[in-house]
Amino acid sequence: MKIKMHILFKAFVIAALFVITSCGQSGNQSGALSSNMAERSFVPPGEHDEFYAFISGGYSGQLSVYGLPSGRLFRVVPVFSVDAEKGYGFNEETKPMLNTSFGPVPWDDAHHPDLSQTNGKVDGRWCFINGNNTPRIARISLSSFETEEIIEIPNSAGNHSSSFVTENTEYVVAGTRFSVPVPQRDIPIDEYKGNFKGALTFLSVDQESGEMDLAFQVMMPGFNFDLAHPGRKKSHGWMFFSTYNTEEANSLLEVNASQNDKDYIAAINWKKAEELIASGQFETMETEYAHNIYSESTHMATTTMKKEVKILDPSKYPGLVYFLPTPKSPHGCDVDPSGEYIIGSGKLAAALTAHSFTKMLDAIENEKFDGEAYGIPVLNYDDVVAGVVQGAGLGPLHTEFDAKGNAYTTFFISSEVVKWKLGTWEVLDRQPTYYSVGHLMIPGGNSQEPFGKYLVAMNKITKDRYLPTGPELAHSAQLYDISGDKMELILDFPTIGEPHYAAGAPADLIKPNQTKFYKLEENMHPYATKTEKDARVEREGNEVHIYMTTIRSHFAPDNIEGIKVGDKVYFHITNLEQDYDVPHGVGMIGANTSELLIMPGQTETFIWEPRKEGVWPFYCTDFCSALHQEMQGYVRVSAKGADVPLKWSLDGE
Ligand code: RUQ
Ligand code: CUA
Repeated sequence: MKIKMHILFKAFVIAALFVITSCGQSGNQSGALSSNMAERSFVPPGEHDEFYAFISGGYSGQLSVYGLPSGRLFRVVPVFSVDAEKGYGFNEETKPMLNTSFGPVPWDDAHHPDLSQTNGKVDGRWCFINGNNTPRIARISLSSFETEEIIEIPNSAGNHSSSFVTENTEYVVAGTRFSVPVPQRDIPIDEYKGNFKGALTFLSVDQESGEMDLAFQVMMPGFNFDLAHPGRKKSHGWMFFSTYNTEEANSLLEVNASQNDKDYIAAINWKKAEELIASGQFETMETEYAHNIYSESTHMATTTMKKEVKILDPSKYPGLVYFLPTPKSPHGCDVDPSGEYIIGSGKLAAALTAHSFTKMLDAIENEKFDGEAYGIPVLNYDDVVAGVVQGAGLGPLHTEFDAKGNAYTTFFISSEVVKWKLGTWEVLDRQPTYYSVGHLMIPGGNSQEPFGKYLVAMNKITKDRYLPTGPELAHSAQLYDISGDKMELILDFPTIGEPHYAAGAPADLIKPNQTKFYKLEENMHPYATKTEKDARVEREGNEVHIYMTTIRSHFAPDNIEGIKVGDKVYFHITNLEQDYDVPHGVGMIGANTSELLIMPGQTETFIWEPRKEGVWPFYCTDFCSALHQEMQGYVRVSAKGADVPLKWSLDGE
């Protein structure tokens, strides 16, 4: 019986796909770029792009930074995965960033970047992004473009409905995709239903430092929580999460979680949650999670293991959570710039559902409930729905908005972006994507003020779009000009990993705040060496600490003797340069780690454990000057019991 349902469902998808591709996609769909179109994405040499785009690296675990409209890649910011190019996760300073309650985890699946906001507008301070696999949220500084903080999310698994930011960056949310036993324990998997829980986590953000703190978790029934977006303007104070698998199936979800005609969007009143927390109405639960912070003054990360979390059980606190029935396994959950409409993209529905925030409040006030689920009131679909976009496409995933009352939705199955009107629900335009689009991004998308000039579509399938590179192809992002009535495809560009969501902001908001270098006098690293004359080597038993400096174009010291097989040698290297864009690198033969790439004024460390006697070279890995190739040194390694005295020098001194 179940298998039959499965086949029936597939037949439905195929039939619907046929309908879409045979009658849809009207209008201008020439894939060719006219020269006029090429000019619109062309940024002349030496000129800057108009927007920054922060694109998730998907299973690369990183965040990539592009310019729009050029599609030029500027930087890959290492976040959840080690990165040998930058030494991230390899040097002693950043290793703690990857600590979790499971030990160091050097990889993650990064999905949804979002930018800090003030008064509902993107403010250019920080970018947040979620690690999906081992639940974590990271904060990246938009001055240094470094990951400054990673906080693990306890009681969570598959941290997917994350990391969305409220209007004044009060909170960053992290919702669990997989429900799990909370607390984790050894129970049969088929006892899922009624026993597993879905934790929705609210992280507060310090407005000065940006530091996150786990404020509370709302412990929801064992559904899957997919995506989220905050209310804004009138709905500020609420957070909306889409759910699927309200069936609470624990196997063959592609069939068993597609049974219910409607799942829910969960509306969480976080202002109410704040009141409950402030008045002590919560439970404290023991747990364990890592909080990792990188300090720009010590140039070092530290880990604190936290032990407790505040829990709110929504069945105990009326008014905290409501369910809005939404067809059919909704994926995206998007709120329009006015805060009135909450769009649910039912992956398996042929129509898009827009709920009305005003109608929702009205239904709550008049207690028009259609039953409850685990003690949480379920509102009546007809009481809350504002409108339905009919015949838009198949497989809706995500919606973004411009500032003119239009919405743009991606359709995975019919491979297109569809523009439609908020309030009238009419389809205005559709353009194909190449191919099978997932997320889309309009700069300022998750805010009151989108900059509705460009739209980036991030596609799941590439096929023939680029020169082929063996079985694995770069993912394709596509840039559409949406300033006119019709969307126009103006550029294809490849991305790093598999991009999910992205965030964008005007360059003017970020460019003026850039850190150019770190001031040497402010360097508080315990192993910093601030002048060449302080460079030295110290032995403590079999540990050797090298206090080394770099400046164009030499290391000090560059000759070191008296190191022995079995020693643990710490290279603590301070880059003495006080100038923009002069990093030095260092690589040591046989070191079981990566290079270091040290910014001006910064100190970084790697450990080398020499195994063989000999004279071993190290060198600068970054082409820093005309005499970069001369920037090198030697370490003499003697036998374990040798009595070669420890000495170091630069030019014999
Ligand atoms: S989710 S499309 Cu994280 Cu839509 Cu990727
Ligand atoms: Cu320093 Cu090359």
